[in-house]
Amino acid sequence: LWRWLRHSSDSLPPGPFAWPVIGNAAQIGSSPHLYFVRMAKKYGNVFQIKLGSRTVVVLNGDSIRQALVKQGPDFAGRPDFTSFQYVSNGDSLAFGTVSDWWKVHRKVAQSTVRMFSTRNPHTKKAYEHHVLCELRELLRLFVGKTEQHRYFQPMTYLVVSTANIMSAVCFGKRYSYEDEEFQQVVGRNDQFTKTVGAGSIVDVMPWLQYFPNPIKTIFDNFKRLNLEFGAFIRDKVMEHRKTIESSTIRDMTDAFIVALDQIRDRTGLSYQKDFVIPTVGDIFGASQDTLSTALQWIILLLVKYPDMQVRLQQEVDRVVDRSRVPSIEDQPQLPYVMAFIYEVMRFTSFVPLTIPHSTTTDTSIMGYTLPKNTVIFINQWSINHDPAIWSQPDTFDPKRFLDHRGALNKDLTSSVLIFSLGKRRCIGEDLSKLQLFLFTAIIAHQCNITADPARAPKLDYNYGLTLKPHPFSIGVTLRDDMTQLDA
Ligand code: HJJ
Repeated sequence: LWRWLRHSSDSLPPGPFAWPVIGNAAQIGSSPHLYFVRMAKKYGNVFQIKLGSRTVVVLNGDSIRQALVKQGPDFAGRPDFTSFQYVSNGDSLAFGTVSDWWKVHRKVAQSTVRMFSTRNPHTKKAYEHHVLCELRELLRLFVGKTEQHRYFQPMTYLVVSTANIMSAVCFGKRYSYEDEEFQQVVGRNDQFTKTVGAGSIVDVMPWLQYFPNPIKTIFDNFKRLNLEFGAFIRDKVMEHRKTIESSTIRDMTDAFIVALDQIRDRTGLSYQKDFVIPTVGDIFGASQDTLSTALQWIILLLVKYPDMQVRLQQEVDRVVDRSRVPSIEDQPQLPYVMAFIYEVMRFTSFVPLTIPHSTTTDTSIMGYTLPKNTVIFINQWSINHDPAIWSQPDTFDPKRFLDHRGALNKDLTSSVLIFSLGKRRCIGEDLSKLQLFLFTAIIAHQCNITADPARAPKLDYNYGLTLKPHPFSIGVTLRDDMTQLDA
């Protein structure tokens, strides 16, 4: 009888008691993903909460693959959240809901990103060149800062650095670390991430934006940042449109202009909006926010666990001598480097929840009924810390990804969930993994990084779409001179 009741067609997911007006907003706290793991233990992998006026269904563990892969189309929507309407004026691919043109544009975005990164050995080399050039500048700066101050905070330099790699790919241009204008454009990732993260308050209590209060101030800053970010991208695209010659594609922006204009002409929708700006915005914005966060975590964990830094150096030294720097071809010979990167992604789960989804139709999951337009949170953290998959999930241990012969365990690496799954999965996954590999291998080959002994490194973070570690200080010295990097 119980089984029948649970699976009867009108049962809604269970969940904690919700207060009037705010619902469970006061309970989710500063780490919603951890609250959701506690609730999943009590109510099961599919449960519901109320946030303000919205019913939110939170998916954990097994239910995630079921929803995003097996029932992909039903769960591929995006909610009409207030904050999403300000990202690229509401035309963002990442934050917009599905439609016929959305599917076409996603395909174009996917193949264009590949064309400038992992499509073939030639494009990989071109991408590697951008990463190497930028890393050389970054290490030079780190060494200089260390000589000047002994210890310094690396965060803003990591942001400019990752933004520069994507700026080279998207626009064919890099900016100096001192460029104030560029800092304005890319220096506010914490504001962005806080406002669009799952559980953001304006999205569930939109009335807060209409009278003075701290939430309104944060939201006004978010709106301003998006206007300024949008203006930067628009200027870049306009410049490219003025000087483009379709016979020579200079960079990703040129490629998008050609591909998206062609679609517009073919479908005869010449009145249709320009989708080059929002698409370039998504790719430039997403890559610099996520990759700079990843690099911050990598460096923080390298100084937190110096023995692992030594092991990385030993592995890289065995494969790459001092006459050159690590390159893409070395990756199969560097399983510990990859194990370290996967463990950073698993342990930090720095995208703990994906961008919120919504149901596109009346549907059901694990026997529960969900009406169309239900907000769905995907708790990636719950998989990365599931004790049924990982032994001692709260311990940072890269060795867990290596088998008894020291090879990378591909079954385990594919169990890490940070790029999401299905119709909304990240289109930058391969590019990101390639960049993180090069960064980690080259850092290990070239330098020693240490924590400020006056302040032991802590793993605390601020919650948002990405988890940002609290500020920390490091010192960087080269293992030998920079000749290889200059070569
Ligand atoms: C931005 C930081 C921005 C855009 C886009 C238009 C696509 C982390 C996860 C997905 C990435 C989500 C995307 C972000 C787009 C940023 C980012 C910022 C303005 C933007 C799961 O990135 O400070 O401003 O405008």
